[in-house]
Amino acid sequence: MPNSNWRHLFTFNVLADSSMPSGDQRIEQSYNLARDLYASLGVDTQEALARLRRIPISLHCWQGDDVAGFEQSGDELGGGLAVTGNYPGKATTPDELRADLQQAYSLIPGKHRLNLHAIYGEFGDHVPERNEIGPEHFTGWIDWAKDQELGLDFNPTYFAHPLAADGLTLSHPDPTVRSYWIEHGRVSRKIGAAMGAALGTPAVTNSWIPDGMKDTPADRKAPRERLAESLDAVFAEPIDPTENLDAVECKLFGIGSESYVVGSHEFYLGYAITRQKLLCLDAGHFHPTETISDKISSVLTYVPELLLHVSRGVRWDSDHVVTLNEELFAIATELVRGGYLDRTHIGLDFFDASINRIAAWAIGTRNMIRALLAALLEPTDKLREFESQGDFTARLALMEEIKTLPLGAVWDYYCLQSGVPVGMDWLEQVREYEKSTLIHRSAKPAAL
Ligand code: RNT
Ligand code: ZN
Repeated sequence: MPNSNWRHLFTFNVLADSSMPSGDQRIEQSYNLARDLYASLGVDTQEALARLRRIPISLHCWQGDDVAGFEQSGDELGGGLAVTGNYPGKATTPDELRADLQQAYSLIPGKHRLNLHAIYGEFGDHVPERNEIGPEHFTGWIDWAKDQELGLDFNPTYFAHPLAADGLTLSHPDPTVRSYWIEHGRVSRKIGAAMGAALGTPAVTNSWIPDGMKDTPADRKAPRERLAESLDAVFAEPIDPTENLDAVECKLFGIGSESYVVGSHEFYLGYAITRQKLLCLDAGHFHPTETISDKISSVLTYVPELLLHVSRGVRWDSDHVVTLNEELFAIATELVRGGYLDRTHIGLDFFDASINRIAAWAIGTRNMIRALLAALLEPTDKLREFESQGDFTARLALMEEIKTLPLGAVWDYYCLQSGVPVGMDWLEQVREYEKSTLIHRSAKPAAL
């Protein structure tokens, strides 16, 4: 059960008066008032919570160790990925990362998933080449996921490797380099399928490559043609969609690929439509004023399913921890309004090494869930009624009014019901774990 620090914040003075309700009772009372208020707008809070409980979020393993993985190659991250901060206690072994993840999941209501990258295999003394990895390197993760009742998702790792050092992988002009990465893509799908088969829920295996150029290319066409061909080779073998689903992730620019990204938005949109693959939309991968919330209904008109990398760019694709901002609400609202939850896989993608890494997971994931709750509590029918009557005045008025409905009371109640900490109580647990475990780790601080 959650400890009671948060509840003390709003139940101070309570101890003196035994007729006053306890913290839990207050949460229930607040919920009851909120439930009636939402009901007056035609919204059933119990139904919203029942739906919320069924939406899994895929937590990204790489928040736990600054995208380091377990190859221990010493290769720099590269690919335009940058993690800043040197907060102590990052995980350096699979067991540490699993322990940290367990701590994070215990703070998050609902049953969720874990998104692994290929570099997080358990390789033992001999680290294989990326084109030689297999499900055998992930049995520790699969067994643990089974035990924790988590689904797994997967990603080939096309960066932090000597053969990616010049910024090209699947679109590389050298056929030897290309076939190395094609093979990596193939074995990665098999690992995804093994995870899906073992856990009874398909793994989404997402391909993101760093390929691009710092300065203006003389040839934009050939790398894109090579990429399409390489991807076709990666996906040539059919895999049962109940075990593995393929996704491709587009991007506008990266550090070192400012002028040209081979796998641009248009490239992958076309690829995903023509091959009926999942498109991955990362919230940080577009122009700063462009939002993925507006893309969801367009893209899902043509692709079978969607993968989201919910992230937060600050001025650029900086992968800050997801906060409860307007775009997060908009993403969740689009998924609910469009009836897209069954066709959308919600993943997170941020990495912050300047704060407690478990807290980063807890903050970002709780926010994603809270935004989904807000969306499920929206009186959409009423808004649509105004819209269909052409009454845009009332539509705007109601949209503004619902922003201050008691979402927090329903959220607190959901946390209480789910047996996870209410309010800020989770932070106390993170601090205790930091004291008991994280600060004793010998890992060198991440480079700034
Ligand atoms: C990079 C992509 C990609 C990575 C992860 C680690 O710009 O967003 O999804 O963040 O694969
Ligand atoms: Zn991403």
